[in-house]
Amino acid sequence: MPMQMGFRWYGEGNDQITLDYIKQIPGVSTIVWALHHKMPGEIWEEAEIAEVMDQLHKYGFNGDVVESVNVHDDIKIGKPTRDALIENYKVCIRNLSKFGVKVICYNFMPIFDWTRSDLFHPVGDGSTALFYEKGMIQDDYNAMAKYILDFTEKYNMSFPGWEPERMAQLDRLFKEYADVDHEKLWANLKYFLEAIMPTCEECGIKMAIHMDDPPWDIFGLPRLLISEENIDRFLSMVDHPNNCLTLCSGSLNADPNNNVANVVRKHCDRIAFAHIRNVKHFDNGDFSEASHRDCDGETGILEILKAYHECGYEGYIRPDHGRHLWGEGPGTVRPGYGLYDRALGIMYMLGAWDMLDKKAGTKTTL
Ligand code: CS2
Ligand code: MN
Repeated sequence: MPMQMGFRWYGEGNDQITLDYIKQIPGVSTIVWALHHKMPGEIWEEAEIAEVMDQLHKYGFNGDVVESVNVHDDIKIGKPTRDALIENYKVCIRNLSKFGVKVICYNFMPIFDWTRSDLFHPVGDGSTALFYEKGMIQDDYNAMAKYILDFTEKYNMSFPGWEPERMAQLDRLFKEYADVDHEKLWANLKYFLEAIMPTCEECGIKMAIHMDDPPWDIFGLPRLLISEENIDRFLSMVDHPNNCLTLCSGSLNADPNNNVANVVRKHCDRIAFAHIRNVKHFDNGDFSEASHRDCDGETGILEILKAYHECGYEGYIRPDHGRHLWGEGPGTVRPGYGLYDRALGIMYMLGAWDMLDKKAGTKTTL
C-alpha cells in the first residue's frame, strides 16, 4: 500500500474549509474526520457515519482515518462504569469498520487534550501560531481552561477534547483523578486495549494512540506517551499488530530530548498514522509551532520523512497544526487548522517525498 496523505476536516457546517478547497491541494486522498458533536462514551450511529462518508466520496476522498473517538474519563480513571463504556466503544469500532474506516486515532490524556497558553502568538513574519508558555501552565487549571473556553464561546466553536460540559466539571474530575498515578493510568490503558483488541482485529481497525501534548505531566495529572522509553513500554505492554501509534512529531518533540526519527526507525510497522508538525524551542522551556520547513524549527522534519521513506512506510500521514496566514485569525480559523499553512506543509512533505522516491526509483505515494 502506498503512503496516503490526509487532511483533517471538522465537518460540514463546523469547518470554514470546504471539501472543494481541500480537493485543490495536490496529493490528498484521505479526509481525517470525526463526529464532533459526540460526547465521549456515546455511540456513533451508522446513519451518521454514512452521511459523512457520502460527503467525502462525492469528492473522491476516502474516510479511512477517524480522529478522534475520544475515550471517556471513567475508562482512564478505572471506574466500575468503564465496562459499559468500553462496550459502547466497541460498537463505535464496529460501526466505523462497516464504512471502511481503517484507523482510529485517540489519546489517553487525563482531562485535557493539547494545551497551550496562546492560540495566536506572533511568529515574527506577520503570521501567528499556537504557543506554550511554561510559566503560564503551572497550578491554575481553571484559568487555563477559562482562556480556551472563553475563546471557543466567543467565536462559537468547540474544540475536540475541550467539551464545555466536561470542562464545567473540572474540580470534580480532578478529585476523581486524585489517586490515578502513572502506574494506575498504565494499568487502565492496558485494560482498555486488551478489551477492545479482539474487536479491532475482527474489524480490521488499527487503534493509533496520539502522543501526549505537551509530553509531560500538567497540573499534577500523569501523562504516559511522552518519550521513546514509554512508547516502547506501550507497544510491548499490548503487543498486538492492531495496537499502534499516531506518531505526532510536534507533540513528542515539544520535549527536545525526544528524537522522532529514532522512533520511526524503531517502530515503523506499528505506526498507523503520522502527524507532521515542526516546533521551535526556547531556552526557558517555552515552545512555538512553526512552518513545516525543516530549518524553521528543531523537530527534524526532513530526517523524519527520510526515516519513514527508508522504512517503506505504508500508513497515513497528515500535516498537523499550521500557522495562521494571510488574514486567518480569531473567528475566521480554527486555531492550528487553517487552510494555507497546512497546504504549504503538504507541498513541502510531498516535495521531499517525491525526491526520495526519485532517488530510490520508486513511487510510494498516491
Ligand atoms: C491533534 C490532537 O490538534 C492536535 O494536536 O493532533 O488534538 C489529537 O487530535 C488528539 O489528541 C487525538 O485524540
Ligand atoms: Mn498531532
